[in-house]
Parts: sequence; structure tokens; C-alpha cells
Amino acid sequence: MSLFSSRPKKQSNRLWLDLGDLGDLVHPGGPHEQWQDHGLGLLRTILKQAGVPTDLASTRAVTSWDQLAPQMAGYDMLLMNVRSYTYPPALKAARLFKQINPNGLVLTGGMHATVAPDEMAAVAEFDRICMGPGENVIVDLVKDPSAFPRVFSAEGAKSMAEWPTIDRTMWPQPVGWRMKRKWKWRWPMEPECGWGPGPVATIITSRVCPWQCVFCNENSYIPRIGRRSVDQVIEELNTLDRLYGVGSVVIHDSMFFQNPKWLKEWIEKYPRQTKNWSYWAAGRADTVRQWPDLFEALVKETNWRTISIGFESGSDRILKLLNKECTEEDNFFAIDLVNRIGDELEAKGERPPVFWSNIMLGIPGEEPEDAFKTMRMLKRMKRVMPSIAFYAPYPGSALGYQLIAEGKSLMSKDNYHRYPDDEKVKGVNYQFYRDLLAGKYDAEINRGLAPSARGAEAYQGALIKA
Ligand code: B12
Ligand code: SF4
Repeated sequence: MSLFSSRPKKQSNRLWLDLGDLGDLVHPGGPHEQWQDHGLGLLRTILKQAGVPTDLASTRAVTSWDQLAPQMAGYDMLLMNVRSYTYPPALKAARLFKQINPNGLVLTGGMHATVAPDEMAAVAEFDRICMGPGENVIVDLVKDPSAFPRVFSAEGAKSMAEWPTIDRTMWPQPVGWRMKRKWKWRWPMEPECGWGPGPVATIITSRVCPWQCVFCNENSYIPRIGRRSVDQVIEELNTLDRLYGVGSVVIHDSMFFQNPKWLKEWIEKYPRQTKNWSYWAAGRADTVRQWPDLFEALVKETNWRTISIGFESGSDRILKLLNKECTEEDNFFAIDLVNRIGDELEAKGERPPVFWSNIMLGIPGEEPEDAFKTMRMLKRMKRVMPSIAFYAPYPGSALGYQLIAEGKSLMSKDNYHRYPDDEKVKGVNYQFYRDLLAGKYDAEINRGLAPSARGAEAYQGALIKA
């Protein structure tokens, strides 16, 4: 098939460009590259409903920039949701778009625009840079960009309840039947990734996590916004099931396990008013310890079977340094509780819950013994999918800003989006961590571990993009 015959018909003069690594929707390295962008989905839905449609292209749906270039020709406007990890393709796309359409405008927003506007303002190709939520400005901006200064702040909705339900057909399609078959894509639903059966519905019920971990602290740059109501979330899931079929759910909230009142209502309604699909969602070890009964009820009654916890480290020294506000004891409590619930459910013939365990290595200041403690903590989990990343200093976070200011970050304009085993901070001994993940220090790690927890597992495969 020629490039041009696969090109969607042009229906608008405005092009929204979905961002990610080249080829992620053609021959993805893994399932997570295939998740769809809710910011893009929401804003394109709002535009469509306001009678301001956009065409769509995706850097993920092509395998080279030469393939993307003809898809950009003839447009007056390019729109992009720029996150720090998609900044390099955003920059390249903006330059390419201007070469092809010298009079075209490039309008940007998103997390990177919000936390690093100066970096973007230094690039002439970005014509508008919107800091903050775009739902209330996107229509006016697209209709009349000249009414806005080059860099501006926008105010969002008071509550996510005001957001329209995303029209998922606004999302890019995976390319080619082989790829669709391999990953069992049922677009516009998302493919299965090992957490639950497909088709997968990703949803967001809340936006901001109130904690202040120094490597993240998103509430310093994402304004407070009310959570969607339980009824709305259930209504959306049931509608998706009617339209496309739902196999399982991924709740993409940074912090699902917050607001006990909301969670109690979820326990009341979700199992009764839906097919009680199993789901992935995130919590924290300290709140699991604070509200163990609520947690257990959620796991058992609402089928919360992939439990993402940002354990990050097994060492109090590092947890303090990260301002995680969780202790080694909190982590052990959560692990032992999930192990126990898992045993109980398994004994009844039910699927046990599994941890999606977020771990960071290579945190500046970490000593080998801290890392050994982290690996020991991981081995205490009976059922776990480890998600290990070398610490990455993203702008927006307190520690990220600090390391960038000190000139210690190895993540720069062209390589924000690094690969799992890339080096991200000066002065960190990455060879030690590679050896650690390859199992070189297992004897050391196993010392002091209960015999049942001793494994000779190597964890290189658990490294994720960060
Ligand atoms: C879901 C999610 C994911 C998912 C899916 C990502 C996807 N395909 O969309 C997964 C799990 C894959 C993921 C992975 C990662 N993520 Co993530 N993720 C999120 C999360 C929790 C929600 C994103 C979301 O959908 N938000 C809701 C939508 C509506 O918001 P939005 O996209 O920002 O869009 C709004 C505005 O930005 C603005 N806007 C957006 N575009 C535009 C365009 C214009 C023109 C305008 C005017 C406005 C505008 O308006 C929108 C509506 O308000 C956010 C945190 C958060 N609360 O947002 C982190 C977040 C975006 N992720 C982050 C990071 C760091 C990562 C990882 C690197 C983490 C890691 N260590 O693995 C990886 C990178 C993956 C990769 N390399 O490809 C950071 C980004 C920081 C930064 N400086 O950019 C965030 C902010 C979390 C954090 N606090 O650290 N992530
Ligand atoms: S790391 Fe997790 S708990 Fe900490 S601020 Fe970010 S989302 Fe919240």
C-alpha cells in the first residue's frame, strides 16, 4: 500500500498530532506504548462538539519523519499535547510543520508547556504555548489564536464532572492488521497488557494526587479539580461496554486510593451496576495501612486485582529523601496484607491480586545497601509485576528542578524521553545498578531474607521507560 493511499482524507485545515515514539502504533515494543492520550481525546472531543473539527496524525503511526511529512502538508494549524517525555518529537514536528507550511501556526499545551514554558518559548516554531488545563480555552484559541499572547496561562474546569465524555474515535488507530491481530486491538478500546482481559477501557476518575513526593509533586503544577462522580464513571464504562465491549479497566488516576467517601460509594455501586470488571489502579502504602478495611473491601468486592503502589524504595533513608511520607514499615504492611488477601482468594479458586510495583533505582544519594533493601522488599511480594525505573529528573518536580539547576541532569532537550537503562543523573554509578538487576548481588540481597522469599530472579526485563 502506498503511503498516500493510507493517508486519511483531509477534512479540516487543522491537524492534531498525537505524540510518542515513531512506530509505537506500527510495531510497538510493548503494550504501554499503545495507551491513548486522554488530553488529546478530551480536547479533540470538545473541539468537535463546538463545530471546530481537527484532523489527526500520529508520530506513533509512522516509522519515519519522511512518512509523516506528507501528512502535514496543506494545514494552517498544528496542535500538540506536549509532555516532557514527548518534547523531542514535539520539537521536531513543529520544525517540520513550519518547513512544509511556512505560514501555518503551531499551538501547544500540556505538562511540558506548563512546567518548562521558557524552554519552549526559546523555540520560534512554537507560536502559542498554553500553560495549564486547556478545556476552557481550546475552542477560542483554535478559532482565534491572535487573541492570545504567545505564552499564556489557562484556567480549567472546577470539576472533571464538567468534562464531556471522551469520544474515543478521536484517538489514533493502530496501523495494519498484523499489528491489530498480534495485540488483539479492538480500537477505539485499548489492547490487553497483562493486567486483565481485553478490550481494555482506560479511564480517569481524579486528576491530582495531594502528596508531595519530590520526584513527582504534581499538585504543585496541576490545579485542584473535583473528581468525577461514581455515577458518571459507571455510566461511561457501561456505555463503552454497550458500544465496544469491555474486558477490563485501567484507572489511570495518579492516586485512585484517596477520598474514602468516594471509594465507599464505588464499593456500593461498581459491583452492582457494572459487570464488575477487574481493574488496575494506584494507591500508597501508608494509606493502605491507614484504611486497611476499605482497601481489602475494594480488592475483594470491586475486583481491584492489579494494585499499583509507588513503593519506590525499601529504605527509610531514601524514602525520607524522596519525601514519600511512607516508611519501610508501611511498605511491609501493604505487602503482607496483599500477600494474605491473595492467599485467601487463591484458596477459594479466585484470581489473587498482583502488585504493579513501582521501584526507583539510581536516586542521587542512594548507597548500595539502600538498593539491596529495595530488592529485598520486592522479593517479599508473593505476586508482583515489578516496574523498575532509573530515577529521572523531570522538570515540574522539586528534585528534578534542583538537579537541572545544579547541572546534574543528563536529560536535556533532545533526550527527555530516555530508554529504561539510559543514564539520567551525573555521578550515579549505573554499572552497579545494571549488575544489581542482572543478579550479581543476589547472595548479598538474600542474606537476611526469609528462605521462602529467596529467588535468583534477574530483573533487567522489569526496567521500564522513564
Ligand atoms: C495516564 C498517565 C500515563 C499513562 C498513559 C500516558 C498517555 N498515553 O497519555 C502511562 C502509564 C503510559 C504513563 C507513563 C509515563 N508517564 Co505519565 N501520566 C499519566 C497521568 C496520570 C494522567 C495523564 C492524563 O491523561 N491526564 C488527563 C489529561 C486530560 O490531561 P493532559 O493530557 O495533561 O491534558 C490537559 C492539559 O495538559 C492541557 N493540554 C494538553 N494538550 C494541550 C494542547 C493545547 C493546544 C492546549 C491549549 C492545552 C493542552 O489541557 C488538557 C485538559 O486539561 C499524568 C498525571 C496527570 N494527573 O495528568 C502522568 C504524567 C503525564 N506522566 C508523567 C511521567 C513522568 C510518565 C513516565 C515518564 C513515568 C515513568 N517513570 O514511567 C511514563 C512515560 C511513558 C513513556 N515514556 O512513554 C508525568 C509527566 C511530567 C512532565 N513534566 O511532563 C505526569 C504529569 C505524572 C507526574 N506527576 O510525574 N503516564
Ligand atoms: S509519586 Fe505518587 S504519591 Fe507521590 S505525589 Fe506522585 S502520584 Fe502522589
